[in-house]
Amino acid sequence: MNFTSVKDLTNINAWLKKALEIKANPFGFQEFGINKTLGLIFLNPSLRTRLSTQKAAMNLGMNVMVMNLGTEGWSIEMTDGTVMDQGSQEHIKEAAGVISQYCDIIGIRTFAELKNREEDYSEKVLTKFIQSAKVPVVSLESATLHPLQSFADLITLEEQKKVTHPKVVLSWAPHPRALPQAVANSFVEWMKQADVELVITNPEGFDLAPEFTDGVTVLHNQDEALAGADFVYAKNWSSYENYGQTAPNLTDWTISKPKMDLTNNGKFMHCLPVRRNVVVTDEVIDSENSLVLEQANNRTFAAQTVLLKMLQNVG
Ligand code: AN0
Ligand code: CP
Repeated sequence: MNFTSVKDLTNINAWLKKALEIKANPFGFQEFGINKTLGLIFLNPSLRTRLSTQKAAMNLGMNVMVMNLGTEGWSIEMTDGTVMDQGSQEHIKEAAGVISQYCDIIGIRTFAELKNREEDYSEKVLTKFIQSAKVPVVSLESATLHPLQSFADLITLEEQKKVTHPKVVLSWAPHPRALPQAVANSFVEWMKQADVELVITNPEGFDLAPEFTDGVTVLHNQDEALAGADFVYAKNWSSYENYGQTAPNLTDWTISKPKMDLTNNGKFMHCLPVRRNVVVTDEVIDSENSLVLEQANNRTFAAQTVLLKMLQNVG
């Protein structure tokens, strides 16, 4: 099996239960991981994904190899049939084939380039890598999805919720650079399968792809969306409609104390890394309602659950 989306799960509640079981007993499943090797390949920077997935593998008794292919490897050709007489030095076919011989499971991180929407949404790099890999592949964030993050967010919500059907608001927030829609898309995809009332709020021109927002309430008035929220999940994303466009000047979308005062004593969530006083004010992220460290901690148990399922090869 590969793990690239919530669609790879047969039963989200069973996976959630397993994750909580693993969190309570992180070293209890080593018989599956011993003498197995995980390779982690990064084409982009990472702090949490890199360390939490490594920790997850170590908790399972696995060996881990990490490579920052984007900065330390040969420059990789992603397109088939290219005459490689320019910058690229090695084709993804050979790279994936070679790494597969050293590893039992491979994780790979690839970001959207935010230049060509069709190319990003076809998951060109991840798909090419999976086609050429000979072992199971786990996405460490792809061009359009970040399933390990969303799984950790689901665990965090389950642990923190005070009502059975909490109101969860995904709010766009400003950012100076163009960021992918991956974290937001993925959060929506997972929340649609969870027992929550999901509301998305973003400025006009920043609606996510219809394949994700289909059936979800989308409000362009942030204050209206935040009213009564139990959880506020902040994230910047660049425009899907005007692909890659940003709006850093919309500073009234920053999550601040007056915004949180509109909620039901709501908890603040963000996947990190976060730009303080741009996406969220110090006052909110430093408050006792901030869950950002709990989310990052749960990355380990999300990854451990996924790796264990892959090692056991069960859905
Ligand atoms: C990335 C993003 O928005 O996809 C990674 C988040 C996990 N964020 C940045 O590049 C700041
Ligand atoms: N949240 C997250 O994936 O962080 P990193 O980019 O640091 O891995």
